Parts: sequence; C-alpha cells; structure tokens
Amino acid sequence: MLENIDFPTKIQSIAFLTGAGISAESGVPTFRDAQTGLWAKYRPEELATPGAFQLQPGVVWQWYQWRRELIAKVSPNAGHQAIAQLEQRVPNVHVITQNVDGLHQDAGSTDVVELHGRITRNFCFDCGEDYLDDTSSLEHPPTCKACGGLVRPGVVWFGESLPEAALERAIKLCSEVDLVVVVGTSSIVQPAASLPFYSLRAGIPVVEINPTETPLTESATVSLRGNAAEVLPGLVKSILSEK
Ligand code: BV8
Ligand code: ZN
Repeated sequence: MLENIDFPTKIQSIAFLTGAGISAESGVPTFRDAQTGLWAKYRPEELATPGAFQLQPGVVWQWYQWRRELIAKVSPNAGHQAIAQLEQRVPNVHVITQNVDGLHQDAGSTDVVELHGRITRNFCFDCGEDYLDDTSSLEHPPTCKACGGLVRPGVVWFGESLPEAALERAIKLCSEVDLVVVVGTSSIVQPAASLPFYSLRAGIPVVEINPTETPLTESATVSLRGNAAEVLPGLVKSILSEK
C-alpha cells in the first residue's frame, strides 16, 4: 500500500504525530465523539479552558475524574503496539502526541513528546505546586497546601500555551526525520496541526491515517483511509520491508 511513496532508501528516523483517534479503539472517546451521559450537554472546548475551571471548578474537575477513571481501565491497542514494536528495528522512533492518556508509554514507546500534558498529573493553578494523582478521588478540586489555591489537572487547556520544550522538540523532529506518520487527529487544533507542514516544507514524506478526510489530507504525501489499529500494523510491516 505504500508503493506509491518514494520513501527515502534507508529509514533511520520516523515521527508519529498522534491524536485522540489512535486511542479510540482502546475505548477512549475522542473530543469529536459526542460526549455521553452527564457530559452530553457540554462541548469539550467549553470545559477544557482556564475560564471554565475558574467559573465552575467542580464541574470541570468532575469531567476530568470521569475521564481519568475511564482511562485507568483501558489499555493500548494494536496501533500503539505497532509503533512501540518498531523501535526494535528502526533506530529513531519518536511519538509526538496530543493525547493525555499515556497509552503510548504503556505500550512501550520510549520517546514520547506530550504536547498537551498528562491527565493523571495535577498542579496548583496559583503557585504551580505539583500534586500526585492521589487527589483523583475527590468531587471538588483540592486546595493547595502551600498557598490555598485550587489544584487543577496537568493538561494544556484551550487558550494556554503548550510546554515550550515539547513544542520546540516536536518542530525540530518534524523538520529532520526521514518519515512522518500522522494518525488519528482531526488536524484542527493548533499549533499541533501545523507540525506536518514543517515536514512537507522540508521535503519529508507525510503519511496520514484517518477514517475520514481532514484539512491535512490534500497536502499529505499519502492519505490512508482506515482505523489506526488496522492500518498501523500493516504500515509498520511495509516500512520494515523497505529497510
Ligand atoms: C495555543 C488537552 C497559544 C486537554 C487539548 C490562533 C490564535 C489564538 C488561538 C488560537 C489560534 N489557533 C487556534 C487557537 C486556539 C486553540 C485551537 O486550536 N482551537 C481550535 C478549536 C481551532 N489552540 C489552543 O488554544 C492551544 N494553545 O494556541 O496557545 C495561545 C495562547 C494564548 C492565547 C491564544 C493562543 C492549546 C490547544 C490544546 C488544547 N488541549 N487537549 C484535555 O484533553 O482535556 S486539545 C484536544 O482536542 C486534543 O488534545 C486534541 O489536540 C484536540 C482534538 O481532539 P479530538 O478531535 O478528539 O481528537 P482529534 O482532533 O485527534 O480527532 C479525532 C480524529 O480521530 C478524527 O479525525 C477522527 O476521524 C479520527 N479517528 C476516529 N477513530 C479513529 C480515528 N483515527 C484513527 N483510528 C481510529 N479508530
Ligand atoms: Zn498553590
């Protein structure tokens, strides 16, 4: 399926840019999927913001508790595992993820750049003090022991800047690897959605895997319609046969 990509002869380094779609087959709902039950009446963009947390800290905190409990019960799928297994044969495999679920690390990937933080982390909104996820059983956000501020989930909300080092590393990797594979993202949220264009400008082939078209589709070198857990194992096999 990859015969029409003029791959670099030897693939020494690959970056996988992943979004919520790669975790869909593990049972983690994407932001695009309609929220279920209690959360059906909220749009994620309305909840995942500093303003929402300041206005209704309990509601936002409980949304994260619901997601944390769900994520605690799921495991990586064949898509996450295919990427992790590639590390045994390709010297440099990098994962740059928008996901906050930690499933790439659980699958064994050793170089994961988390652009939007990690849902199991917490820190004080006011003084930045880190809190372990032992706070995850509470109905309301705990108050910070150091300053009395509110403890918040350790993720990047809309309107907040991404961790500088993570974004810089992601841009650098996307500008210098031999191949980029973009999996399971609607390619809408910035600045993550701009990363594949650094690669295309550098003449690096970009393969997209998504059951539907996205704003990246027409620019991608190849866009494969399909689910991550089905397409990625085949793609990894083709990459290994190229070596
Ligand atoms: C920022 C963590 C600078 C939280 C998330 C210009 C000027 C000013 C502001 C903006 C601007 N451009 C954009 C913005 C604002 C904003 C933005 O991009 N808005 C969008 C809506 C247009 N960006 C930001 O605010 C970012 N910060 O720009 O800082 C700044 C600073 C101050 C003021 C202004 C600017 C911060 C963005 C990070 C937000 N945090 N997550 C949490 O998890 O709670 S984003 C969150 O939504 C995800 O991390 C992901 O990145 C994004 C999208 O989620 P989903 O749609 O679920 O997932 P995805 O997009 O991956 O879509 C699912 C895809 O999977 C679909 O395509 C589907 O077809 C596919 N799929 C489904 N099943 C499968 C599958 N694929 C494969 N296999 C399957 N089985
Ligand atoms: Zn504090």
